[in-house]
Amino acid sequence: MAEYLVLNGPNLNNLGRRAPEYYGSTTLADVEARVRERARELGTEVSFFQSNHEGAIVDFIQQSSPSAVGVIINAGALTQVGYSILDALLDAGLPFVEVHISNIHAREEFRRHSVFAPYAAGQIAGLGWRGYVYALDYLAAQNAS
Ligand code: CA2
Repeated sequence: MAEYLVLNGPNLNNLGRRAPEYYGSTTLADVEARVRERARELGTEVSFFQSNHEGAIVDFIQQSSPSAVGVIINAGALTQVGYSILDALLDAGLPFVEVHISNIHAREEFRRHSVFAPYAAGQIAGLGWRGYVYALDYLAAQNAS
């Protein structure tokens, strides 16, 4: 069964607890449940991982990418500076979609820059937790064609 990695960076463990005006009231566990539900419908598998530490995300990519066929990543504030995560993704050679729950282009200027965007299959921003589901739909469709 095709496996997709769903990676979340710093502070996303607090999703649903604060700042609902940007991130809604959905917790990361809720996001995981929604994505797992869609993965089941698509006949695919997902491996979720969240860390506040850049190196831990690199470790997870190195360990898990050999059995995976695609990646969904919300790197949080590492979006702007996470070159070691980008290198791990490029080394893995897997297609990846960058997801942001909030519309990073409608917020502070610093949030717009992404080290991932030029290498991503695409970026989804501002569509809330559904962005993760849409990213999975896209990757699964690409894998099937
Ligand atoms: O919109 C997104 O998904 C972000 O990637 C979330 C990141 C933020 O640094 C990006 O600019 C946009 C992390 C947000 C912090 O998450 C919190 C959630 C609830 C309460 C506090 C922080």
